[in-house]
Amino acid sequence: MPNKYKVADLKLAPAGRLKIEWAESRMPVLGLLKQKYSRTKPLKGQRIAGCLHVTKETAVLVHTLVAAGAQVSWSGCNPLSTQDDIAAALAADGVSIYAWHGMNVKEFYWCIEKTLEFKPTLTLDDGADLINTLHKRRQDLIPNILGGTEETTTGVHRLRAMAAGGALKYPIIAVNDAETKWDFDNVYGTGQSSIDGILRATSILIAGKNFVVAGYGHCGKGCAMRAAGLGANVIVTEVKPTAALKALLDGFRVMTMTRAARIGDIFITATGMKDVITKKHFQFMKDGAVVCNTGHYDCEVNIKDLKSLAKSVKEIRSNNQQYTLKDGRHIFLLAQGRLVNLAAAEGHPSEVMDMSFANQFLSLIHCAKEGRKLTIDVHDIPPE
Ligand code: RBV
Repeated sequence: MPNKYKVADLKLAPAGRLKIEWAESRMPVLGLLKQKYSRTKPLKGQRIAGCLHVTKETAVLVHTLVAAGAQVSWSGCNPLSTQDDIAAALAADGVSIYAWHGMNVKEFYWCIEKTLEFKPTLTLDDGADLINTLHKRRQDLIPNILGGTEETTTGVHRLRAMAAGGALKYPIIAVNDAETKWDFDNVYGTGQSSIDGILRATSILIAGKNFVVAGYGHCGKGCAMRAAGLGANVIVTEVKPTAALKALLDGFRVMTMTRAARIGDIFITATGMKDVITKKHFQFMKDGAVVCNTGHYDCEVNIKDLKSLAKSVKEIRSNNQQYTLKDGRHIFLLAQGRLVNLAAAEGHPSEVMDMSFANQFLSLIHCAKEGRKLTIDVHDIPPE
């Protein structure tokens, strides 16, 4: 059966294939798993719908799933994170994929629904939008589904809330909560890729800047550590007392966003919460302040508030919008407040995604094998 797809430009496939080949050379764990499971094909007969950033690393995961016998249908999990050359390479290589860079929110859900037409037996999520759409609009598909996996902190939170409220209808494995995921991907992956995104969008000097990190969870910690490594004066804002204390003992200044807003040069949110930077902060920011987010959703920086203070907006360079405020100050918003590491750069480096995606791969095999034996809940990844 020919694969169905919608991507930006199929002609980009050769460039995408080179990037995937490069990623593959940095992902030895998935390479070994591919070798091992392409013989036994434990995913034979499984139909996997995936909703995860379309990057070169994700493409390596997709190839590994296919080698293990699965059929795959894919969409991106963020309107700005799809790399069009990678999507083209996957489509050209026979994967059903619906993803292009810069889609609107309506198109985003259209893509997810297209992947569901394929009637999955397993789902793979990053942020829980696929599972959520399935539970809301395609309950008819649930009897076919053995289980699913979730990649990220925000998605695991959403799914635990669904499970607690009795709304979850099939078992989930919380890939994010594996030590070999959060302790590496969330810290070192986010730290490096977020700085990478900021640099590609601005090319500014980090040394000597007041670099404000909102949130001192694993992701915030990674950002703070790497900004400090580049010579920034790091300031952490944090509402959870123990996390704030950790930031202090790690050597960072800790204060409220209301105070940090007045002195920050670069702001990054990594909280998973909404309205972390709002009007009351924009009002006091320095002329030239750079603002971005690395959390899963674009709700951490209140863009409506920023717009309400602005008299004009212009795209000054790629992924960098200059807001001119009515009082003449400029604030630069990166990647429209979406995750700066995936929208303005290429996401986490391949080496950490190798660990995260090995967990994804093994969890899906676990779901396929355990089938109906798993209880309907959010499970930790089995240690083995
Ligand atoms: N993430 N994926 C990539 N290069 O494919 N980079 C980051 C990539 C994932 C990461 O695991 C994190 O939990 C999630 O994106 C946030 O949406």
